[in-house]
Amino acid sequence: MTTGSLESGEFAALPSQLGTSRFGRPLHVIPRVTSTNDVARSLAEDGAGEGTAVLGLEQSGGRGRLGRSWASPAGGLYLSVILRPSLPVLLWPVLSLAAAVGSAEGIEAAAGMPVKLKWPNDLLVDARKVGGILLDSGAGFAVAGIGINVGASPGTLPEGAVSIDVALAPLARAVLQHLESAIDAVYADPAGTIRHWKARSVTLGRPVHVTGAEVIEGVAEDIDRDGALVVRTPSGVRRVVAGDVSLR
Ligand code: BT5
Repeated sequence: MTTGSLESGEFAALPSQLGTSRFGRPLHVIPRVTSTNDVARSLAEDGAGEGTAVLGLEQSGGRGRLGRSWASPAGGLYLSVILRPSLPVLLWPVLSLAAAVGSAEGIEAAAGMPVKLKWPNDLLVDARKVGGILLDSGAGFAVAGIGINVGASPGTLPEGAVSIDVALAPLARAVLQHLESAIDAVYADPAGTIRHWKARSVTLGRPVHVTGAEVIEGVAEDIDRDGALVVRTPSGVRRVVAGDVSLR
């Protein structure tokens, strides 16, 4: 990996301004990277502690969930943070919801616009996708990967995406700060994270079409304590652990 110089450009002062106790300590800034989640995973496998973060300025192989790709033009925020969760593995999906809450708060603090959430991991501004969360896991660790579209030129993002205009270093700082608080909060009280996630949800109470292991049509009713989506269908209540949701 090529580690960028922290002395250079707008990131020079970032480590000293973080205001976090663990997140972004250390912070590896990499100008061009395949996927920040892959770099963070290999650091975690080498024993890096919770909070170790990788910030890419551009990704050539940005990943979404389920083998999908994440458009990662230069200028966006591509951030991965190693977690060493003190939670039962059954609750690890809630980490992804906590990362979404922390990222939404970070965007709001840095850019000043309201951010909503769509299950499981979409960050929305004006009903369009401004970012997403990818939670990878390994033995004793998880990697929370956050992509946020910033200053993207027309045509560099897929249809339905939106980009915000905000300075990258303050955004990175705000996201790391709010992420640390959100992760500390989920370790202490996972149910509280689900309440915070639900308060930002555009999914609940809406008719949905869910594609996952199977296709489900119904009304999104709740998020259960494990982070699964609860959908009421004509044939009963179904619980979705992984999948994609279209709002109807
Ligand atoms: C996600 O996946 O939303 C998770 C994205 C996580 C990206 C971060 S960047 C830092 C870290 N390193 C990585 O390699 N990844 C993480 P998913 O829900 O599967 O959404 C992917 C789908 O969103 C794609 O199939 C496209 O339809 C759409 N998409 C791709 N790039 C996008 C973008 N930049 N903005 C909005 N939508 C996008």
